[in-house]
Amino acid sequence: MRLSQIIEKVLDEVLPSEGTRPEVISKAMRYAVGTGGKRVRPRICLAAAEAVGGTAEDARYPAAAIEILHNYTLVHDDLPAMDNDVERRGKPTVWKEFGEANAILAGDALLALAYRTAALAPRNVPQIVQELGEQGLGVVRGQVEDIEQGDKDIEFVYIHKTADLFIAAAVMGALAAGASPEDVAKLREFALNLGLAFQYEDDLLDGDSPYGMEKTQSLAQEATAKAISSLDGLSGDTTELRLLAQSLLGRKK
Ligand code: GRG
Repeated sequence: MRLSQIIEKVLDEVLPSEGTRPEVISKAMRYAVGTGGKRVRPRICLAAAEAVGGTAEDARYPAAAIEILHNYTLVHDDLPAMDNDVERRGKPTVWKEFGEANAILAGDALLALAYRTAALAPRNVPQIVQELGEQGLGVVRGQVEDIEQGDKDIEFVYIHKTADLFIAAAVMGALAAGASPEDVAKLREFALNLGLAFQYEDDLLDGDSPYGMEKTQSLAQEATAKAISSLDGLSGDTTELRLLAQSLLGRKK
């Protein structure tokens, strides 16, 4: 099965069916995760399992967990108390569609579901759950610095708001496939740089970067090259991770 099919199948398996009580929350959870996201983090997770000699199937539950957690962050980030966004992926945001209280609760439910799903990994469950928690805490640190007024440390914000979940994805996928500590360390480095490259590309797409466009372009290229070189010496098949890194550079959306 292709990586994208594995991702959609496992998400469908673990998300509550729309009829599950309370229906409004089950619907909002499915709406939030829905279609339209690029699924970058679960692809990293599955491909990381292959890169350490395992199979994508080994990492299916951590892959679902990271996508669910990522979508949770977006639901809460869109709330009036944070970014106050009314549209995401061309559709009304969860709070616009289901109301603010339901969006908060659907987000809470997605967060709980992410941990429940990560715990279904076939091996190394304590380390996998710990990694998800560690990087989730990192996202909060990045978000808080980002919404604070005044000068901010942009690299700190990019590392924590964006790269931390890339790191969790890669490390959880590797652990689910029984990776060696050396391979986990290489993937951590890969994901940190890929996350930074992803954020620089996002800025280029938005036409707005604190570093200026020219510098941002070279930062994105350097970070992508660094990410790809971290894959050297891994014990498994790194094809998917290399393809993914290359496809994110200069992406259109
Ligand atoms: C994780 C416990 C915990 C709390 C989160 C709300 C919050 C606290 C943080 C918000 C963080 C945030 C919104 C980061 C944005 C990161 C980012 C690059 C989002 C866009 O990712 P894409 O382009 O989105 O992969 P798609 O739509 O493709 O899924």
